[in-house]
Amino acid sequence: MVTPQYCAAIDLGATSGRVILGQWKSNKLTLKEAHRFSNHFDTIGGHDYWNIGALWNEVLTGIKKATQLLPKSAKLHSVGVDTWGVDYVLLNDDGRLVFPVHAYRDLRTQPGLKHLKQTRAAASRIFAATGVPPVFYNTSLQLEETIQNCPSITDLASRCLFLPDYFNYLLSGRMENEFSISSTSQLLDVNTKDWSRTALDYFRVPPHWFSKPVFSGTRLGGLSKAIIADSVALKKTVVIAVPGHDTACAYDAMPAHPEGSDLFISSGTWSLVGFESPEPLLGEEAVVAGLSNERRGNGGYRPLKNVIGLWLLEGIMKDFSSRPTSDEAWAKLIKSAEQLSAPKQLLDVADPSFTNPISMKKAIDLQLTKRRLIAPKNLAGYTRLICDSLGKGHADAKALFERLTGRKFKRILMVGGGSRNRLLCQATANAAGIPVISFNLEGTAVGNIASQLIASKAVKDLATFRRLLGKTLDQTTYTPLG
Ligand code: LFR
Repeated sequence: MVTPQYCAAIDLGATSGRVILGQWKSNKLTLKEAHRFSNHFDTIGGHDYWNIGALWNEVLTGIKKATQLLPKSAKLHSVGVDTWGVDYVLLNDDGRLVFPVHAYRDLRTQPGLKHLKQTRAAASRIFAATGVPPVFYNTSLQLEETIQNCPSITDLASRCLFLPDYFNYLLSGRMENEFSISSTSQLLDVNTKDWSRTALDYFRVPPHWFSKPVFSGTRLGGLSKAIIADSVALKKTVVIAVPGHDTACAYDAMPAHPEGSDLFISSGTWSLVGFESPEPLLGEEAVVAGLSNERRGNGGYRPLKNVIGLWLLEGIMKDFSSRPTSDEAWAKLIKSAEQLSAPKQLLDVADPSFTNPISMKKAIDLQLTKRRLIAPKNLAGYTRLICDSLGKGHADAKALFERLTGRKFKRILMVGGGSRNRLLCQATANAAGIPVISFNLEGTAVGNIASQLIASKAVKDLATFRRLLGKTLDQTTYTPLG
């Protein structure tokens, strides 16, 4: 009899989080959702903060519920945490929080961003050093702002952990910076596997706040005693540093062709369009285009373009009382939007006013008015405009990568919430001129579990995992039309 192995993925997103229990048996992964909850940041006195205590409570609830899903006398072999990128906590040596945890959409980084962008030589130097362009959410700019405006923080804090690192610490008692999440900071050296002195100096960040990043698959230790309490199922559970960045996990979960001819899109609140590469994509054109050389948990590269994503659609919903609240209502909205004729002019999805507007509809209408275009009549019209504009944004990223690398992508693989949106998948295929394969897959959680299975030697490597997973997946192919 084959004994199944059980792993829990703690997968925290900016708008929702989940704990998924994975069962690996006879080379097949079965998932059960143990816990799902919504997440949001609070705006207090003009600044945006995460409720880190509430998130931690959800993590604990999720672990408990995951053990309740285990068959009688089965044990939870391991847990791993992934979250959105860039956000972090500042701690002292005892692991106490010494600064409130900001959310990356807080506009506090705008002055630093403007300064960096205006000093072209500095922007190019930082890009050459880190492979990451100046973007408002970078950890680098967030830390720079905190240090500038609250200088005593350099006395109070002795450690900076990214959010997955912090939850790993709360679970296991070990403080480490994991590699993939570290690469979202704009502080990691693009040519090595360590921190960039150039970037740390420029942003005036104390180097001792970070430790040399560990690769995904590192076993951090058992769960702390308080968490195990009297649960027999958790006694031997190991905390594994999986790729801490959710996008790295989502990419790992896609059954890509080993020859490297697939383009990846992780489509959720953000659309992360990119590919896997043994080397970074640097140079002036890459910095101007805002390409980011994020890293994989194993140290490899994921050159990527961050397109604004379904944040636009999520945002517009707040302005319509007719917004869908059930799966059926969503399907109806997408169908009505599909029946409309394609808009002749699309949105400029790179418009910075879409970052964190009070009303997304007003922000869209303003752009349209400035361009002397007519706003859609109803929610279906906005949905169509947004999906077609995102499809074009995806296709532009593909064209850019092809131009800069000389590669030719044959397919686009898509996971995440957007992969269930027919209109968006078809718009992407039409604009890109190649098929889009969408997978019915909890990509981030699956990539998280893959890393745990590889670390525990239940699976040989990622290529093997992808091959085995690919055989069992539901997928839909969207062929370009028109
Ligand atoms: C997606 C994501 C993106 C990152 C953005 C901000 O959840 O991790 O990759 O650019 O959040 O951290």
